[in-house]
Amino acid sequence: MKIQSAKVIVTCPGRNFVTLKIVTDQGVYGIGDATLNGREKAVVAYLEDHVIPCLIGMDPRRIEDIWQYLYRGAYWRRGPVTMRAIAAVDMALWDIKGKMAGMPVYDLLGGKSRERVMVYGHANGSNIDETVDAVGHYIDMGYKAIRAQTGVPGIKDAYGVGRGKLYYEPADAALPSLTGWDTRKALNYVPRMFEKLRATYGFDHHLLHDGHHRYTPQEAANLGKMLEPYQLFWLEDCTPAENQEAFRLVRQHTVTPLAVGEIFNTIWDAKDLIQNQLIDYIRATVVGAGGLTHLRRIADLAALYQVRTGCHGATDLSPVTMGCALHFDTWVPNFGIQEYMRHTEETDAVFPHDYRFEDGHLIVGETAGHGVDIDEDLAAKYPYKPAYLPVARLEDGTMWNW
Ligand code: KDG
Ligand code: MG
Repeated sequence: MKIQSAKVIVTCPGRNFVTLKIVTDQGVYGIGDATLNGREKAVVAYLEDHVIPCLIGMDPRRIEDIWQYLYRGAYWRRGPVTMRAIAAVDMALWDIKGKMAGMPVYDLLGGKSRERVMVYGHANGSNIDETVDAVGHYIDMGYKAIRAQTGVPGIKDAYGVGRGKLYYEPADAALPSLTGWDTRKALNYVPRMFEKLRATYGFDHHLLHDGHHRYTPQEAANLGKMLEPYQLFWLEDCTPAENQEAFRLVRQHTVTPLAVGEIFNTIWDAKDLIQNQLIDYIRATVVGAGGLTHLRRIADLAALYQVRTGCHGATDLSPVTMGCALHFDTWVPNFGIQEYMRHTEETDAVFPHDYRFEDGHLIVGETAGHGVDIDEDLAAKYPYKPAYLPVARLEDGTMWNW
């Protein structure tokens, strides 16, 4: 069996997605997601110029060997562009293997560990009252877990203030838009939001919050401590994680559970955090961290240290990643939660899929492979549109982490 051809499909049904389609000499095909928000074309070039020529003629059944070939063989290891390209190949090959075997991918991984996967949605507002209302909306839709973000008075477009109720999309401008940040103001405001949320809805639902890399370790420790009375499911990306050791200070000062990893590419980004039990949830996901083949290695390492998974699932990961993540989540023994930021109807139409939402959970489909396809004719109707994530500056003009 051989890989006969492969191509990259770029489509923008509301936002940009990069999809790899691999076709075998037996007519079976598989698809993988290669979307890198705001840097899409870098992955397109990497795939078209450097990966696809190597794939032609290879045996698609040899998923592990092809992974090693692309990882070791490039000599230049890791990084978001390389690892997304490898992830796309990996997803497409698991899809092909599943179709060949007549089995859903979760069965190839080892079978179901659970019937359904708890997900969390994004409740946003430009102030506390709006976010409290938005959380109520998610509770009404049946969600058991909700991420709450609020605008902060005096900060221009603080992170997480959505424009749509369900389809929050931060990459919204042809060049990066400018937002603001002020840690003091955020530290004064965010705990008050959780106080009001618990006073309004009680403690039955899981509440989450994303610090989006904004705080220093000391500030993050302070925030974690102030949030303790509100019993969060997790505090995410409380401080940048290039220096994994930075989480030790946070950990020493708060029992608020910590999550990190949506921008991690490999197990090496998380190794110290996991081995030193500095986090509770690892957020690496299929498209970000080299596909199912690599993500399950991260999950296995995490399991040794009682760290659970919480795959990134924002709208900039296509339904192909969501489908693969659900197969992974349904299998992985140390599952924690799955992020589920809904795609627009246009996106769902371009990527027909067999997973479904029910009672605060996503349920994986039974189709052989990963269960997500692409309607190429429809995809062609939505050409690529340049779109960047915003940048953030402090009041004095200093560049900060968006
Ligand atoms: O492209 C960036 C988004 O994926 C990111 O801002 C979303 O932080 C995010 C989250 O937790 O979903
Ligand atoms: Mg995040």
